Amino acid sequence: MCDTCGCNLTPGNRHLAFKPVAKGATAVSVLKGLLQKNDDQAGHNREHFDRRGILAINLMSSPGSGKTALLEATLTALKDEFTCAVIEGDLETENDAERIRAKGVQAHQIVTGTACHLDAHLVHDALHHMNLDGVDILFIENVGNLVCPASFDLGQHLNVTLLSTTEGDDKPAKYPVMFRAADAMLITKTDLLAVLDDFEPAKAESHLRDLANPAPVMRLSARKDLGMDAWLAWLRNELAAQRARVALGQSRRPAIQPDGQTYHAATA
Ligand SMILES: Nc1nc2c(ncn2[C@@H]2O[C@H](COP(=O)(O)OP(=O)(O)OP(=O)(O)O)[C@@H](O)[C@H]2O)c(=O)[nH]1
Ligand SMILES: [Zn+2]
Ligand SMILES: [Zn+2]
Ligand SMILES: [Zn+2]
Repeated sequence: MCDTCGCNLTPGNRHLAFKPVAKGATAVSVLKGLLQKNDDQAGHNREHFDRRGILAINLMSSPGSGKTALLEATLTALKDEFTCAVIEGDLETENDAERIRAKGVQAHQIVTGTACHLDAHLVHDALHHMNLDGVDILFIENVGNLVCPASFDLGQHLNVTLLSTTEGDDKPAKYPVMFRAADAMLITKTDLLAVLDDFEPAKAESHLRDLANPAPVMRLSARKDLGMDAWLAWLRNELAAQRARVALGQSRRPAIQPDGQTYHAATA
């Protein structure tokens, strides 16, 4: 268990870890218990969403790949069409939530302290601080980190992974856990391609395909309003799919990658 970086313990689940545990419990069994509790909580969160017909999307990427900038541009583009809400996750500061609120959209900031990912308990606490009535799409911006956010179910329906052109096109090969989890991959900051002579979007996509992930790949620049139409069309389509599932009493769980947890255990 990753005690040193605080990876598996967050302010949301700490109380569960320090409850008296059964005689004979080991670090591994306590960790398994925590992960099971996370999955149970995530299922409950999904019920909150499905009951209201909300589509919940988890945005993941390295720090600074443009998650908040993408949200700002998306919320502006959709403001007359859908009601959106945002949960922001960062180790410190309220900065990202303030950027979203400046767009006139409800945002709740989760400050994780030392934890390098969101978990289902943190998201549940946030949900109970929000008004979900009438919300069509809830975006959850995970902590900037290309490893462990892929391994914790939050109750979302879909994972969107961003890869910015400044990071190198080999990232899907180097961080397979994250890119296997993606239901869509967005290549962001394409306005910089002209000055970055070694990022090839086709190579980034081919590394994703090497992971046997058939997810759509979209290229866009939130800053310069390039390629946003395909992303917005994908969102509309996924919201319609969510509404169809809800009408049939069905739900969708994204491709959570438990091996990200193993990575942390092995390297701790
Ligand atoms: N050139 C360019 N810069 C961008 C684009 N999108 C974001 N940026 C810049 O990239 C930097 C980081 O953007 P953010 O949106 O804060 O990134 P983030 O992924 O939310 O960052 P964290 O929340 O810290 O992980 C900022 O300086 C943005 O202005 C883009 O499309 N083009
Ligand atoms: Zn960690
Ligand atoms: Zn951000
Ligand atoms: Zn609840």
